[in-house]
Amino acid sequence: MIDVQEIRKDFPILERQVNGKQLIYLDNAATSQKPRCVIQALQSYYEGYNANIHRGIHTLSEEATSAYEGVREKVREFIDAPESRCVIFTRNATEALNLIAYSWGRTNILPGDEIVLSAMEHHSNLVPWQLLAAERGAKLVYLELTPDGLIDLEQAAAVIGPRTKVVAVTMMSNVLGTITPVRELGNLAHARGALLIVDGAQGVPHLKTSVSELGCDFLVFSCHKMLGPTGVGILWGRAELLEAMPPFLSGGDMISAVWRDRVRFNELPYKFEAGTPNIADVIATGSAIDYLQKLGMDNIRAHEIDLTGYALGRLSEIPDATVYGPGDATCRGGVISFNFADVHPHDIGQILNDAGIAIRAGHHCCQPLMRDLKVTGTARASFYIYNTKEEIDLFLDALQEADRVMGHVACR
Ligand code: C6P
Repeated sequence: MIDVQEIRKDFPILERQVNGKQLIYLDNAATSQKPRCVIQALQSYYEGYNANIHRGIHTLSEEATSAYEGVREKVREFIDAPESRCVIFTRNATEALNLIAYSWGRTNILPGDEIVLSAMEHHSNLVPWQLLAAERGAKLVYLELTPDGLIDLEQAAAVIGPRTKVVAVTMMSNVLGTITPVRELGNLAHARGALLIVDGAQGVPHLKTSVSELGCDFLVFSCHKMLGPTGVGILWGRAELLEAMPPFLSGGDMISAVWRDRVRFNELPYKFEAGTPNIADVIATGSAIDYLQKLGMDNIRAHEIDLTGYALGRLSEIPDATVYGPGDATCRGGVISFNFADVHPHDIGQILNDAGIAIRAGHHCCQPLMRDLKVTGTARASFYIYNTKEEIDLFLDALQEADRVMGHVACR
């Protein structure tokens, strides 16, 4: 197991107060906090070797290039991918998904083809496919959930069919916490000659990830949810797919030669990294990966199962609380969405904020799922490596207080 009290010392922000109370940060599914080593990596780059990469022959540029490319190799190792040239740096998971839909989708999706998504997709893995389907005359088909919030594999086997070209699913729901049976869906997709795209924005920061074990064709994620700075996303794809795809953005760095009337594209990964990239943040992402690797992803997962099981148990003691998603902490990540009978989630968020507790409230960029749940939004608490059971107790005390205050308001 991990030593949470030691970990907490590495996160300066956890020392701050909010509304006169010690901060309790339970909004990790939106973005994680950053350890000192990540903040220091940014400072070291700007103070010590700030330069553009791939272009210069001076020392600073060579140092920056080597640090930047070193992180590509760290990412490759982190997701157990065969080749670092298939790791592409983007701005975030959203941009990586748009890259696939635009570049692979516009080349491969034909009228009448089916694009299969799950009912719990984030808008970032939904809207790009809606736009593509409308443009290409393709159809969106949905994988439905069981009453427990799990993917219904029987229905999946029925809807993934001969017209399916791609199955694009989240690895872990940012609302329900549900962990998707990615491997099984990959088998169904591949049996039909379709591709499997995995949105790892919530999964990769919390679950040990191997692209070969997942059996996916593309994986995307955002590094700001795994201790890294904002502004760095990852696209990993199988080499033969990436080789065959046209560029997404064009300009500097993505070319190997340009004439007045034509261009020859650069090799992977540079074909997909046009313009000056987010050098500092990519370099600091390397420190975030080192930090996670040192703790061990299996230990992180064990800690989160422990916290989630504890929080689910305590929430079940609160009358009128509705908790969404699987009841078993081992089938889900550390994301808990909930509502009280007639209290608006924003009011819950506000009252908790008064107690120094940060959660998220709203539709969580999953409006179709909210409609299925027959709510306009939920409150959501999400955990990471530095959260403790004591924090969960304080969160639940504040929640009961919210319940009491709002109940009294409703009675007046
Ligand atoms: N979900 C949340 O609070 P970006 O914004 O590109 O880094 O990540 C997009 C994204 C894609 N897929 C899933 C499953 C996600 O959860 C997210 C981001 C945040 O739930 C912000 S809406």
